Amino acid sequence: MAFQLPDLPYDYSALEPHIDTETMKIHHDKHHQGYLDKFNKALENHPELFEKSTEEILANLDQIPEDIRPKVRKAGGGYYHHSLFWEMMSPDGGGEAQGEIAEVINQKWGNFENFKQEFTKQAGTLFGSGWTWLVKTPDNNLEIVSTPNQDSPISQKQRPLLGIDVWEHAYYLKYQNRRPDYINAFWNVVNWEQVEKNYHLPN
Ligand code: MN3
Repeated sequence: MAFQLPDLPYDYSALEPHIDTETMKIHHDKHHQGYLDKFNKALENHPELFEKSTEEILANLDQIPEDIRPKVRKAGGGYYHHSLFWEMMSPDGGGEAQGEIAEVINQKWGNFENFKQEFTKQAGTLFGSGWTWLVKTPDNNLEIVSTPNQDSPISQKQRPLLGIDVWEHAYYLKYQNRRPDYINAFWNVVNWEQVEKNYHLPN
């Protein structure tokens, strides 16, 4: 069975004023849908891959037939990342991390503010289109990494805990070229409960 577009877990307008309604509509209904369509199309001639999860596919790209691998990497990555991204934000989000994820962030960066600054810096300086992530490495370390285009941390055996989409389509309507303003706004909607859940997922 083909992969499906997940509904947003909240209304298009729920993240206002930080992320605007129009951006959410276009981002979910057009961009996410577009990645999904291309992903399903790429798998059409290899229907056995529909039995796998997106995560399994992206974690083992070397096992994907070469003729579709670049498409799967891009479209599958885009499909997977946006599915994660909606869940990583919430109208009840923002503030500082809580619970175990807060402890491991503090262990790694000293305090929450240092972590936030480092993540903000990486997202702000990523050249071109891509994502900045907080990931858990196979040896249970936390790292901040950036990936170009739709390349996935999961393809590097890194578990994505929190990610920000810094493709222009994620912020251009409201923030134009002011990526730093968008990144600052993003902190107000980060769903730390979800980040904690992601942290407890297997590597
Ligand atoms: Mn996007």
